[in-house]
Amino acid sequence: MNPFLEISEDVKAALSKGGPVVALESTIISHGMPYPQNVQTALRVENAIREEGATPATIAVIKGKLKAGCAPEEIEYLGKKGQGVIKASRRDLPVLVARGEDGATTVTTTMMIAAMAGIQVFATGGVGGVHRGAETTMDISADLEELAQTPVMVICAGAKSILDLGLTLEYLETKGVPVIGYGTDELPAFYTRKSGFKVDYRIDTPEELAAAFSAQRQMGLKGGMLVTNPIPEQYSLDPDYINAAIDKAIEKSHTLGIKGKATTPFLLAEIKDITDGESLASNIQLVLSNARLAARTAICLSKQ
Ligand code: PSU
Ligand code: MN
Repeated sequence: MNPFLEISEDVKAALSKGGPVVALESTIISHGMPYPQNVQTALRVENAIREEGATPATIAVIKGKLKAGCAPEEIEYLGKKGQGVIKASRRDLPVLVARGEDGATTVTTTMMIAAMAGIQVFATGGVGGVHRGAETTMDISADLEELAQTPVMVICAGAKSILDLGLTLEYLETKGVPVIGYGTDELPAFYTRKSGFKVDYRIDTPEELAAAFSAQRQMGLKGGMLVTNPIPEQYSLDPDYINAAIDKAIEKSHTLGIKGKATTPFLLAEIKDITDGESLASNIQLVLSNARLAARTAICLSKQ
């Protein structure tokens, strides 16, 4: 048994009877939204999962422990500390854990800890990918490598066009990661339901998502699956409006010379500022929608 892994009592109870559990990330709490909306949203998302009949497991690193399931006080702690919590990707875990520090888990580390705990389904907002200009910067999110090696289904609203969506899809194809559109043939771009890029497969029901994931496991294939669920129509933003904000944010990041792991949080914060409250409201709604779909899919998987 991994001496650093701490599974909360309710998550442990659900897993021990093969019940449905949905993992949630904590970078979205500490770095993705302002306090107190971050904490309110995290708790609301957990409740949405419970309402569907599944158990939420918010994942984080707290004082060197890999937490699968955070108590409300721990979520409050991560939300209040905000940017003061280190954004933890795969390479950060050894030092953070050895030092007993805190870490906000990205898609990468949330998948890792979910897999260690035996959780198969994970809901979030957006995933990382190949950044625009990656042909010279080589800035490619570790999320894509994790999807290629860790057996967790990630349900997201696609990726923001801060990334090169075409190159992101190419990379996932090379790595053998299935990219599914939920009720759509097109890759959604987080704030918008369309991006102009096609996904590999369209799936319309949680039952079929569970069947595909289950087949992947039964064949002994490594890696996970990326399910892209378009933002509910009524909360989607005008593409010209949001793309102008994204272009402006990228330009500013170049002017300021932002690089490395600071790039994504910088761009996300800029977009939030430029679009004010509007993008935050959409962000909250798409996470809720992904959490509900994840809960329904986890329920189907638990019946197999
Ligand atoms: N929201 C997004 N895109 C993201 C993130 C949030 O629309 O990428 C967060 C997630 O936690 C994701 C991380 O795993 O940022 C990716 O960071 P990087 O690009 O540095 O790998
Ligand atoms: Mn990067």
